[in-house]
Amino acid sequence: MRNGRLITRRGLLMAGVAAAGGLALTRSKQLPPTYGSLLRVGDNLTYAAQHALLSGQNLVREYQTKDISSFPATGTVDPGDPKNPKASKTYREHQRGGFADWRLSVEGAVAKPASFSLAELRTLPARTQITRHACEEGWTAIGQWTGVPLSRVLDAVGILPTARFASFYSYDDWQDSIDLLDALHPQTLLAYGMNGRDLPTAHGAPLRLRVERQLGYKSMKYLQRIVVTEHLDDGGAKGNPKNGWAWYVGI
Ligand SMILES: Nc1nc2c(c(=O)[nH]1)N[C@H]1C(S)=C(S)[C@@H](COP(=O)(O)O)O[C@H]1N2
Ligand SMILES: [Mo]
Repeated sequence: MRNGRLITRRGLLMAGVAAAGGLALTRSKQLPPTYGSLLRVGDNLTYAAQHALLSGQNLVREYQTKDISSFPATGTVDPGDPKNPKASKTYREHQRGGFADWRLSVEGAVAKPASFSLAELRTLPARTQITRHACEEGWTAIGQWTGVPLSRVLDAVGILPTARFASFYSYDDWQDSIDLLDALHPQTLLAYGMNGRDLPTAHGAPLRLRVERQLGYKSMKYLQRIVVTEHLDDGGAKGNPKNGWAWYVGI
């Protein structure tokens, strides 16, 4: 209002988004996909409202060691399970080799695509946080996560100014994505440790994502590959939106 201009609601939202890091998000008109479902319009309101209110990098609550609870493992608990004919042989081999030859590939709209071994990820500055995980099935649990902030890895490969999203691929064939506001959030981790130990198989070994401002299913386990994109890749038939799950599930 300094120069007497009216601030529109959209202007305010975009100003907030721009303040979050000078990203190409300012030009963003893209909202979560609705696939024509009226109910999904609510996702857009949640997304717009949360990004207006939380456009700073507000941290979610962190807990104390004494608050750590038991933590169920859900969904895939072993992508290399020899009893499962659809299991990933590649994952099984990495598991047998103690993940010594495992690498995380980071590519797409980046200046220097690269792949990182676990040892390399461990040399990057680490963060440990105790947070509450909320699963869409209705349970919550508190756990401690140690890993490298995703922003550090994205800095290392140099995201291009046109980049807007990060897509994730796992050994159990999941694909999902988050926008760069969440990707660059300080509590968004590539976690290799849980409760002071190496990440167990059931919880996503050797590396999982932690997206603390969204529901549990956005925190992908068994990471294989990250692709930075300029446009939202909804994962097609494999992705959440086409399977009835909201793309944005802020909490
Ligand atoms: N690759 C992969 N990631 C996943 C899942 C999965 O089945 N496969 N399940 C999701 C769901 S629904 C939740 S609640 C959490 C569960 O993490 P946990 O098994 O460590 O509790 O992981 C999420 N990430
Ligand atoms: Mo979940």
